[in-house]
Amino acid sequence: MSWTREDLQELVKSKLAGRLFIVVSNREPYVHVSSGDEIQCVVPASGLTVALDPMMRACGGVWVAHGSGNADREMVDEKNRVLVPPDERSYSLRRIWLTAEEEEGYYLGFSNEALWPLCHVAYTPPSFDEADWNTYKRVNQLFADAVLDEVGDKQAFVFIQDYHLALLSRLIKAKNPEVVTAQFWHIPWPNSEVFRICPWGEELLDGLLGNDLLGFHIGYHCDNFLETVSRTLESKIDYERSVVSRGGGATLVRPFPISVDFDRIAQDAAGRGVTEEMERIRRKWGLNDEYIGVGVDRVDYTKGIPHRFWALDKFLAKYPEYQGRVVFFQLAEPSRTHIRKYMELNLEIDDLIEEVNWRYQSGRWKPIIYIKEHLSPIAVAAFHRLAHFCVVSSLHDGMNLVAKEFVSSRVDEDGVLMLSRFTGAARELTDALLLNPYAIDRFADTIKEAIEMPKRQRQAMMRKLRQNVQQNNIYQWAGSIISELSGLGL
Ligand code: ADQ
Repeated sequence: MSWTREDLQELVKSKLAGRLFIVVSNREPYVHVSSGDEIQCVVPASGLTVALDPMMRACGGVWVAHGSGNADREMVDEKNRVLVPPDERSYSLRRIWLTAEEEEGYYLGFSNEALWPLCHVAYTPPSFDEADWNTYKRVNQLFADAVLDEVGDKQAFVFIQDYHLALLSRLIKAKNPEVVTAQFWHIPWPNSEVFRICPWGEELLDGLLGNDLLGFHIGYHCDNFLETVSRTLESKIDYERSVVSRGGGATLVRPFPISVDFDRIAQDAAGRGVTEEMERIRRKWGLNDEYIGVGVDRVDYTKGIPHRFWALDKFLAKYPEYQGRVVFFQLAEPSRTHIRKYMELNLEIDDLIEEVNWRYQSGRWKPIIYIKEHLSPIAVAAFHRLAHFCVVSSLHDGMNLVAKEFVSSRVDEDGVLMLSRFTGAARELTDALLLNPYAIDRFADTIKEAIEMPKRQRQAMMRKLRQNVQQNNIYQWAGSIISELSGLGL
């Protein structure tokens, strides 16, 4: 039996009994943007919010996050709160306002130019700037103040998300030690050799060890974290129980592989909206009986987007019989476009697509169709359903939810998932065609293997993948974290 939203609701009621439940993240789950006279409520493309929104819908409570939309201020009450989701109003979103300078130092600067590349080890060097670090500390304090205000004198459980808020639990507990905190780190944790270049490594580790529970996607990241702590800080580590003790407090470190709302995605994918969208896509792009490939990514240098085009290029050169018969749709969400590395990546991808298309295109056919915009979940599901194969070629990825979304939407039990070995997802989805994105020749052969795989084999693989994601869904993820916390004596 797989976990449902109702199971999670029951668990929350019984285990958290009367405690206020607060989620904190940088990114908000709903953004209000104005276009002309109208205000729209948009769901941003982010693995994190996609995963946590179903949990909050099930639990209720408060979600504290940075208000980033241009109409966000118009929607909140005097405590900067708004009820979301718009169709259900099941929890309250409390927005924090940041100045442009704060956003630059804390978000673009320290979080995304230092911590993101430091943890991914994707051969983009981190840059450490003292002013950014100071802003990061200041903004973590702003989040702590808002959380403490929400908590008041209630008993609360605070669930902190990600690398933007590494110092938060310590700051909260400095003022209110009664609050129970758990933190989930959504990106990889590197080994100590890599981490030791961070000039403020000790402070970051100490901040994270303010938590009662610290979660990573996979055991490998937990091991790296424990090793980093043992080499950096005064502490006692019980490897048997995976507990770090320091300064009177204890932190349990555990893997919790994040997932998606399998049933909801599957239901949508089987609906009329998706079927109609598939038809529309076929007509718009003049598709006949071509083999369709799909990639869905934020434009980020960790996702290995150029690598898949190099592999496609190699594949078409090596197996010319497929020229004219394969169309690869790359759906892309622009991301962190104010950071230079991301600007360069965007240009690199544009040039590469033009080059590969130029090399092979003939008549109305070209191998790569690049759709660089935010698409609705229905549109993404339609592409997933049209695809013969989906490519996830990350150079390093904490989990990668696209792989799980693809599998969830294949209600027809068909389609091949090509998955980088360097994603957390590859540890669970072992029935996918696993690949090394750096090994371009073999990657090209894997494209051929995916296209030529007999239907019966494709279906057998997809059935196993679907069972896996259905079983290990987002409610199971949230349920395991809450159960683990209650095991700590809450
Ligand atoms: P991300 O790096 O953001 O998340 P990922 O898990 O791949 O990565 O999720 C991306 C999400 O954005 C998916 O839901 C995808 O469908 C959506 N998306 C991408 N392009 C889109 C587009 N053009 N239009 C609409 N939607 C689009 C971080 C970590 C991951 C981890 C998650 C959750 O880097 O490793 O899986 O958090 O923990």
